[in-house]
Amino acid sequence: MERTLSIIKPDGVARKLIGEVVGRLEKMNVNIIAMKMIKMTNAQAKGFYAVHAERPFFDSLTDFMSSGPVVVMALEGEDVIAKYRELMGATNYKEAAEGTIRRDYATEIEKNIVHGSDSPESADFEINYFFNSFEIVG
Ligand code: 3AN
Repeated sequence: MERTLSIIKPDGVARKLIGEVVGRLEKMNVNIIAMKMIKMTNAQAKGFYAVHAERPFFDSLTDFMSSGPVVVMALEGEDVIAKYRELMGATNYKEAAEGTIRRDYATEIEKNIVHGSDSPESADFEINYFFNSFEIVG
């Protein structure tokens, strides 16, 4: 069993795609084991994306991620990190495969609707960043 963190980003929430993303998740063989809506401060977004601190897009990304509410979820299932990344599609929506969330809905590399952890180590950090043990029903 593996866990991953999913975020429906401010563009996904603003465009009323929460149900669409959750619907696609529920059709996959994974379980949502934690879920809430939050609005991050800029400092909280910077803490979340600390690994990208040196990247040229860091300020723009963290401004965007703190610009409106997001839905954060912890997912659990076999191979869920890879499975969920497949459902999301490539970071650059222009390269995302047909039928993926980003191909269907993203409008910019930054405004790409969803986030997903990229490794068990980042999943662990990211789930603990948002959820305490009482909020996880796994
Ligand atoms: P992913 O979300 O596909 O794992 P990461 O972790 O490499 O992608 O990047 C984190 C976020 O940073 C992306 N979801 C995207 O919003 C943004 N991002 C990544 N690369 C770029 C880029 N070249 N220009 C602008 N934003 C970017």
